[in-house]
Amino acid sequence: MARRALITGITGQDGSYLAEHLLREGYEVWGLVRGQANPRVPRVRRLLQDVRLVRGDLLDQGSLISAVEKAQPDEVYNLGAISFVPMSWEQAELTGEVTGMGVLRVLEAIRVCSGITASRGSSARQIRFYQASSSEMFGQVRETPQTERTPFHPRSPYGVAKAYGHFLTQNYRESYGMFAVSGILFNHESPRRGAEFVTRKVSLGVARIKLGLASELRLGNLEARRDWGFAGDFVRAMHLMLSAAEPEDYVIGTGRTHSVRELVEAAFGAAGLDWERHVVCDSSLHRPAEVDLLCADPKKARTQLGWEPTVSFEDLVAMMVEADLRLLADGRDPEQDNPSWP
Ligand code: NAP
Ligand code: F7E
Repeated sequence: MARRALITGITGQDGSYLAEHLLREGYEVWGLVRGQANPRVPRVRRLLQDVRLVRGDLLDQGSLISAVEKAQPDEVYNLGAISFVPMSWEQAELTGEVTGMGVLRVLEAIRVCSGITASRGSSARQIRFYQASSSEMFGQVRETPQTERTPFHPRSPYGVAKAYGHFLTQNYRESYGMFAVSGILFNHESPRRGAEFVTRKVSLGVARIKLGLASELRLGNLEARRDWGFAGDFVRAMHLMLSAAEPEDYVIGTGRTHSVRELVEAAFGAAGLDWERHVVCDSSLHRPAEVDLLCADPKKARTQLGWEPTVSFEDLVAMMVEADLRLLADGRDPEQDNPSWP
């Protein structure tokens, strides 16, 4: 019988790549969707036709229990979150509820549906759980590169909420013997990335300028450094973690770091443009507290899971610029359509 997976955050970037990966691996895939008229749901229905959808919200414990009862998953991937760091200052309480407490609610849904209690430990049928932890937990980094043992110092309400979810996942593993793991993922991008994140903002900006639809691109801090990889590579790591013999946490990143300035140079260069003629630095886009430098040490994932990234920074940037040039040249809506989807 096919293994069954339930994914929260199915309408997001990672949800789409993970669903495609698991379908290719022969899974029956269920996706949790929220809201009465969520505008992203028709896109998921159209583009991920083999995924079964179940209604639920990370804010609503009962809905998560119902979703687990309906999907009867072997594996649950909790990718749902308020994931845009600046929004976490504007809506700090909501971020805590969705990105932090949402993890508790998913773990509780699994625990209750599996009949696990503190005294009885785990049930015969174990549901494996993946939590989407983040390099934002490292924040003001204590060492470089960052490993599974690097202490956390989050710099935003988002990072704090992720740290809560991370420790809670560890705690459910230790308290109840659950197969519950966190992937500490560094930034990963693709042509499906939300337009608010800097890589996609830049690739869309370059495409608009190249096609004469705009003349400038306003950006914030160009000196911040990130370890950027390709989302398609990173979802493979999630699946490998839940397929491992033992439940353990892993850092997932490329091990290379670049500044936003280098990203901008590469993206404008890929379209044959001079970035200095178009980029405007806008201090209103700076964050109340910045994460200056992130760089992963993915050695544990390489040696224990056999995971390797396959797309370089340069190829990733070129892939995103080319995809956005095609998208805009075809007159398509960046929020609704995506040429790289099936
Ligand atoms: P994304 O594109 O922003 O997707 C976020 C997803 O969360 C969307 O499907 C959204 O659904 C869902 N969501 C938001 N509020 C919800 C709620 N109340 N109940 C249920 N679902 C809700 O994020 P992503 O880039 O795919 O990232 C996936 C996960 O990995 C996130 O947890 C993110 O924090 C984490 N992460 C991402 C990165 C990265 O670089 N991409 C790195 C480390 C960790 P709606 O359509 O309903 O809004
Ligand atoms: O910013 C700088 C900004 O918003 C990257 C999320 O997926 O990865 C992501 O979080 C850097 C920051 O991603 C603009 O100040 C400059 O230093 O693309 P971002 P993020 O904050 O790193 C982590 C791992 C996650 O877990 C999160 O969910 O770029 N930057 N100018 C800008 N950033 C944005 N968004 N827009 C600008 O105009």
